[in-house]
Amino acid sequence: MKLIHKMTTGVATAAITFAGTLPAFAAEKWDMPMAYSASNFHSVNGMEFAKCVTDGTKGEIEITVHPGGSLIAGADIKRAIQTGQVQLGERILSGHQNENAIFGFDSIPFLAPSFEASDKLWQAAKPKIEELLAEQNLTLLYNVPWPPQGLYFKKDVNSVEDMKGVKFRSYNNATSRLAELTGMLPVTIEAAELSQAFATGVAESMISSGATGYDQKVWESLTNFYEVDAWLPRNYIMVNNDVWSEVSEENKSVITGCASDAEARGLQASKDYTQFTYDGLREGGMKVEPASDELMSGLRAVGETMTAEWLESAGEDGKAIVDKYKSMQ
Ligand code: PCA
Repeated sequence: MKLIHKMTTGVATAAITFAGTLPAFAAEKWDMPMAYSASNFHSVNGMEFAKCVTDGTKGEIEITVHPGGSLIAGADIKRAIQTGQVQLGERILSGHQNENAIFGFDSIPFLAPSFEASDKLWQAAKPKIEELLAEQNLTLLYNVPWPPQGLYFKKDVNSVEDMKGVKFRSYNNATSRLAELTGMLPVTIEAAELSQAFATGVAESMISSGATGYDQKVWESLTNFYEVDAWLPRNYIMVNNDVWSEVSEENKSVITGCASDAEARGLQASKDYTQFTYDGLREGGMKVEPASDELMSGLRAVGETMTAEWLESAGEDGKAIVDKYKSMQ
């Protein structure tokens, strides 16, 4: 309709006739790749967000979600958004710690091991993360934490000693480093490929949430889950800045409204999913229990090393985030 205002009366008449046979606007189609299975709570939440935007903009922006890495594999999603190959998408930002150590702030062992602590840590990190994303042509729409991370094995593990030589699936720098420091053998595998990796023996353990073990039915290959509550990593829904700057103010406010609803809904789903998926793992036949004191103290020592390493590589900005977080306690 905007176009018609600019036209002379004569042309406008023709345009109105034309408009009568076509939709009054050109619907924009946005693709939203997500890395995790369609049934995962992040993906379900993302689909609701997409619907909220499509409905709220009256179809002016129509978002299609592609879960399970079906359009773009997890590791490539961030770059695809930055370069405009897709308009928006979801990525676990700690998977890009090698671009900037700050991106790993949410995967520091035992720094913020509960939903409450993780929320404070996020508040402390948010301005810096948004600034770094802006430098990469990205705007954060919302983010949602995964449930607390615990350890999966196919045997009883009571100490760090028991972890030696085990093939360990990693999903970011912190998980690879955890494997190295405990004498395990890290191999990076996308969540969507997990059931196959465990079934074929490419990996035989991992650190992850109950949610991912449940989604991937890991009880078909693994036997033990230890509640370690190491950290709560976050998934980020980001939009390309060139795309974002073209969105009308009205539609921007629809999208940010949908995003803030999705953030609250996702957080609640993550909380609810924690116990639900522990029960599901048990029903699948796994032993689900807290880690032994011996295992925990070994892991805490590894955590201290990793914290020191992270602070070293994240410099002043990293220290400022941790200090701000600690001042919120
Ligand atoms: N699930 C994802 C990341 C963290 C989590 O709980 C995964 O295992 O890939």
